[in-house]
Amino acid sequence: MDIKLSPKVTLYHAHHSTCSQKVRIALAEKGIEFESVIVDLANKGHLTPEYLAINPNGVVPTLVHNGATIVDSSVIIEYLDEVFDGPSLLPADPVARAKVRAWMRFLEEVPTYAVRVPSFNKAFLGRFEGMSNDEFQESQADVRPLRKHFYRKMSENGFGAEAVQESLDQMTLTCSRMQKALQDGPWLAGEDFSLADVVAAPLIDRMADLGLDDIWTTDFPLVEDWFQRMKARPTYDIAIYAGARLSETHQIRELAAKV
Ligand SMILES: N[C@@H](CCC(=O)N[C@@H](CS)C(=O)NCC(=O)O)C(=O)O
Repeated sequence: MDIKLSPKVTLYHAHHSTCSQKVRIALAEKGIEFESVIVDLANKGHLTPEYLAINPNGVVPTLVHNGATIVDSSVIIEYLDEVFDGPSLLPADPVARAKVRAWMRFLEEVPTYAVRVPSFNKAFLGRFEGMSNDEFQESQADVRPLRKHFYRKMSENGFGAEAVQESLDQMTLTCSRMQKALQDGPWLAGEDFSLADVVAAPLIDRMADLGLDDIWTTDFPLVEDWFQRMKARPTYDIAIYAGARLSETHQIRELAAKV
């Protein structure tokens, strides 16, 4: 493989963002030093013309390497694995590699989406306090290039009962899939730690932080064992550091919103 070592890596990210945490785990696992630029999501730092010029989706994270801009957390972590030296986070065998990528797609499609619902209902609603629905739609939904429709599915009071239930079902499905895979563990794709674990970790961490760990503690104990193994890795606290969890900076409320 062509290794292009470069001293110049900049990550635009947010402390709490699970997608940013994924990239920070991969950077730590690969031992890559980077310049950190914090984007203030609460104050719409990701919606400024300067930021939209590097990431037109108006989301974090964004990686800039040697002047090249790479967007989307899963694309970024594969890029880092391809370009930088350090332990490989994708297996060499194409079938095993496909298995890791299938995990990545599943984790993006199902729990990445699902955890946003409790994140809003339990932690972020404070941002919208005192807003009318019109104000909420105008100041929160309409301004977002990619997330407009997602924001339109909620109100200033968060997501309703149906969306909450869907999200709980999807998080439960995720943990049940993980439990099954971990029977051939210790890692999600088997013997070796991989990008599948990197993607899953911030999502499980977020669920635990929001007090939703009862989704797996009784029915899917291998998920808890895996989570403990994950947290014991020396890179974990580097990536998900003090202040990076919502419960440290936000009031955690009830899951059901009054819509
Ligand atoms: N597919 C993108 C999604 C990134 C994403 O949704 N980031 C969230 C934080 S985890 C964000 O920037 N949200 C901004 C918003 O809701 O306006 C990726 O994986 O990088």
